[in-house]
Amino acid sequence: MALLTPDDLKNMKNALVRNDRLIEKLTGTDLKTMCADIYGTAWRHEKIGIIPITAGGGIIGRFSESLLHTIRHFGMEGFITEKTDVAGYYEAVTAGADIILMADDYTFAAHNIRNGKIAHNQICTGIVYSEVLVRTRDEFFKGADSGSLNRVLAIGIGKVGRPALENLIARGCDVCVYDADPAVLDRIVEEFDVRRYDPEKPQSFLKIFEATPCADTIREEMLIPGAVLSTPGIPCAIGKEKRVKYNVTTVQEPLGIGTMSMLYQVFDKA
Ligand code: NAI
Ligand code: PYL
Ligand code: MG
Repeated sequence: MALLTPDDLKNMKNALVRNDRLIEKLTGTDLKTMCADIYGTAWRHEKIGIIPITAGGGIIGRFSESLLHTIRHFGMEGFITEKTDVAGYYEAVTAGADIILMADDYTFAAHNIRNGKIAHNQICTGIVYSEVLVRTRDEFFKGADSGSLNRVLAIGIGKVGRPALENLIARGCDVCVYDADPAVLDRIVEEFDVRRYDPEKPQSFLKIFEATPCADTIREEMLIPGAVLSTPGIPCAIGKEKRVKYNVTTVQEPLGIGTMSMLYQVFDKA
């Protein structure tokens, strides 16, 4: 898995506020309300314990702090343990945490120790970013051909992209898929009722989902002017020049959006 760096998280506070506003502009509800609606759950003052984990590549500067910022930004209660790893787990539980957030190099999990629910960051990130596209109101695309409104191009069908693809299909979207790995692409078009994006016969889209660890994966010919790009991928899939030229609205943030999706997945039903 591509790991975050402290630099990726440098501007996350501003990015979270900007993206929350943008999600509201696109879908009509803010991130928190959208997550509650996706999972049919509600926050009931559960306390969230964040445990820094030293395994593998070790602690990532700003990681725990960004999680705490996200929780507090949305009015929830949480704390970072002083100790790390198993000692941190003991500290979190004895200090009254209801939900544990912790990540090593392979898995970032949210575990609700009261109801037993557990969430995985890659799955929840795919779901929430794909839902932004599903929920973007038709009125946002003024004068668009109605045939384009249900079509989505999904780029990068890995651990984040796959749950996103499953969600887009479940939500009735007509999905075209692209992955740089031909074996992945072959498997996906065989398994799902989706079309393969063929770079030799380019098509353009109003709605694009992207989850790759590469920059500049959005080619000009993929874009209908005024498109919405929802992308957890780091670094960003599109540069400023192309974004401006095609008036692309981009939802992208390094950690908080996916974390909110994880928390709402493990809260109790509303
Ligand atoms: P992954 O490695 O499981 O999947 C990436 C997929 O993209 C692979 O199938 C690969 O073949 C494909 N790919 C690579 N380069 C490509 C290119 N140039 N064009 C098309 N396809 C390409 O990775 P995973 O876990 O799905 O993560 C994807 C990205 O999302 C990473 O950058 C990761 O850091 C980021 N991420 C961001 C989060 C957030 O909250 N913003 C949360 C989780 C992951
Ligand atoms: C959750 C992110 C999104 C993209 N890549 C994932 C990643 O960077 N995972 C590693 C997280 C490690 C955290 C570290 C700490 O500070 O506790 N062990
Ligand atoms: Mg995120």
